[in-house]
Amino acid sequence: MVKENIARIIEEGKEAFALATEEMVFAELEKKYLGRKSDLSDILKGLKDLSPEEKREAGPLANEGRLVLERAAEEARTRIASFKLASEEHIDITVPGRKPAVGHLHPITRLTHEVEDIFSTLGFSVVGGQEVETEFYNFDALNIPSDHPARDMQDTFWIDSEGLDSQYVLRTHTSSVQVRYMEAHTPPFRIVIPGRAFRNEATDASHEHTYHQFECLMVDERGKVTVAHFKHIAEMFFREFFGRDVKVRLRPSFFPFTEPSFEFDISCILCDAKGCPVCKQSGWLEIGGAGMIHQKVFEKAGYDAGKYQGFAWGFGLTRLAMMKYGVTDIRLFMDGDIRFIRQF
Ligand code: FA5
Repeated sequence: MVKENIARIIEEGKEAFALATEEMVFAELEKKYLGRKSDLSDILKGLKDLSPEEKREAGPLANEGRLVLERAAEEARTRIASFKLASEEHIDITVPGRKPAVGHLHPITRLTHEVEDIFSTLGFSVVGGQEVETEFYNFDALNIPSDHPARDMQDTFWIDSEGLDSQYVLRTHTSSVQVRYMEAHTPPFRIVIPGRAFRNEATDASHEHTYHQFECLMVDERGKVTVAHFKHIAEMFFREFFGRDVKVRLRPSFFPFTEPSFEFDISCILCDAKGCPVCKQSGWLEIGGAGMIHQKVFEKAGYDAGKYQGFAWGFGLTRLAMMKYGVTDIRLFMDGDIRFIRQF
């Protein structure tokens, strides 16, 4: 009988504590189930009047029951305290949320995409290449053998290639992709190759050791692609890129992989061609080299001698970025200062 009573009190108490959500109700329950005058206390006090056999059974049960109820009370106390805290805390759901910081593309990456878009609309395909390139594709395939003085035109980072199949360099220009591409494709083709190039030279406001170029190649059968195509496409490109007409100037030049060769300048947008440190007071900025692809390059690619004709150019994208954004020191683009990058 006592046993059943204890079990009933514990069940009832546990349930009551589990449902309690208010402090006052909790206080009542604590008094009722754990207080000095609670039913369980009465049972414990009355143990002495029971038979030894009943005492042996009911004693441990009542003590254990008290522990169970104390645990249930503790849980209820914690829960009620947290409810209280939540209701006291004022949450203003009309306050605007905090915007998470989102990064953006590097200005050169963005311009690379722009260049790709402009050329795609002109029917050019975008082609990639490798930055660590063999001496062969960077120089020999472009008609610059190792004993040729033109090797000195581009200061090169040579890579320790001991034990490797070839001598490797950090490509000095995107022209390194020319013969790689031609070996795998037959004209006609029109491609643009944006990417990084590297020069082992002292840096200044318009020279960086790591900079971006984009190469452009248009090749077809002899007589179908001329210097006039090149000049027209370049002018169209600059109009799109800068959103206005830019003066362009071709100067006769020399590259072993083009004949004839040109140096390509555009009027300095930073100073309106009046003269500034970036254009070295000349009003013109050298943007790149260009020319009609040398037959020796076609031969290196395995094409029949004299069958094809085309133009190639390699323009400095970082130099164009300086003009477009009015940046007077090229080194800012690559030195990793986030305060500079955030402005774009
Ligand atoms: C070349 O790199 C040739 N491959 C260009 C070419 C391609 C000629 C196809 C003919 C046919 P050059 O070394 O002049 O040429 O570099 C081309 C352009 O890259 C320069 O006009 C300049 O805009 C940019 N450039 C070169 N070196 C640097 C540098 N250190 N920092 C920033 N831009 C550079």
